[in-house]
Amino acid sequence: METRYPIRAVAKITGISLDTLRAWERRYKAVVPERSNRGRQYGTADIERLRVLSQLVQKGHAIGGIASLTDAELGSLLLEPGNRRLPKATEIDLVSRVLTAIDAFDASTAGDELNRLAATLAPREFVYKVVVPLMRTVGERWHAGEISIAQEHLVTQALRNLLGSMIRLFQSTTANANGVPKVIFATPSGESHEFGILSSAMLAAMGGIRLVYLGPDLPAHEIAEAAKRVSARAIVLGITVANETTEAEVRELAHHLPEHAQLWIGGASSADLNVSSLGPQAVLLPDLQAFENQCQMLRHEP
Ligand code: B12
Repeated sequence: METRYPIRAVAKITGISLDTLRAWERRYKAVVPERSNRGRQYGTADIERLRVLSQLVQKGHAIGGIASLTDAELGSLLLEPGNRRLPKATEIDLVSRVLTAIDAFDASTAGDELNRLAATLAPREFVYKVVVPLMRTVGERWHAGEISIAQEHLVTQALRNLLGSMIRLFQSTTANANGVPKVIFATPSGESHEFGILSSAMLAAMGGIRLVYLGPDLPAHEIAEAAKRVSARAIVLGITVANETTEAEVRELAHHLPEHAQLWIGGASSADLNVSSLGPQAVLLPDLQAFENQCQMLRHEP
């Protein structure tokens, strides 16, 4: 069953206020959510539609003039020159404000800038357009010796907190649903690059998966044990730097996988592992989109 979201969650996700949401529905029938004894229940298509409407209104369109358009018409309108969502230059500009704050060791401004971006963009876009480019830039500057370990930790922590709270928001709507598959997220011992699994975890939460987020640098036996304890349907491993240690850990994990669990492996160096030799439960995920597809399939498995 598709995940449904209450109006408060929709207001947080889309950044549209509760009053505006109610007015758009009452006056213009911008979306027609299902009703239950717990109030309005929105599906992901409703949320996406509201997000597009909100962007068009920000570009100067009157809600009365666009609320009755079909989803396809709204999509085309958004793609018209002058209506495109945040241009890339603006995104870079916004990410650069986070970077300037980090240069000044100003954790609170970095956090505020990130919160602002998270409120402006849809969560999926936030992952693809902010988290991924920001972490690449921060990491590159750390590797080039331009920022310190402390500064890298500062932005890592700010992003982890923010993503964590966004994940909790999505989880609260699926927490009590029966039959929602549980998926574990970790990186093996020796692998500290965390942003691939953090980004995937967020995409999974939006896709109606229940998360058990273990984080980076975990021994294989711990991951296998956790998968048994929670009856996980899949374990997601991020491999950015494949070396002998990580390979041995992945092999051990594949060997001790619970029967009911698949092993999904993604990340820049995941293709260096010989995934087909890890057994039929192991799946190589070439990118985040492939991961999102796997989540969809898992959700719809009988
Ligand atoms: C950020 C970063 C760090 C940060 C990590 C912070 C953190 N908390 O995660 C810090 C500064 C700590 C770090 C440390 C190190 N790093 Co580093 N790091 C990077 C950097 C710049 C970006 C990686 C990143 O997080 N990107 C953001 C993510 C979201 O994007 P991505 O990695 O490109 O992943 C994409 C896909 O692969 C996919 N994906 C990624 N993971 C996953 C997981 C799943 C499940 C799925 C489905 C998809 C997926 O999604 C992303 C979007 O398309 C890269 C260089 C680069 N530009 O890629 C080097 C890089 C990965 N690091 C490297 C190295 C060598 C190290 C160190 C060993 C350096 C050292 N000498 O100490 C250390 C320690 C690492 C360790 N022991 O694990 C090398 C790896 C070379 C190699 N392949 O062997 C790189 C490539 C830099 C380089 N050019 O040399 N690093």
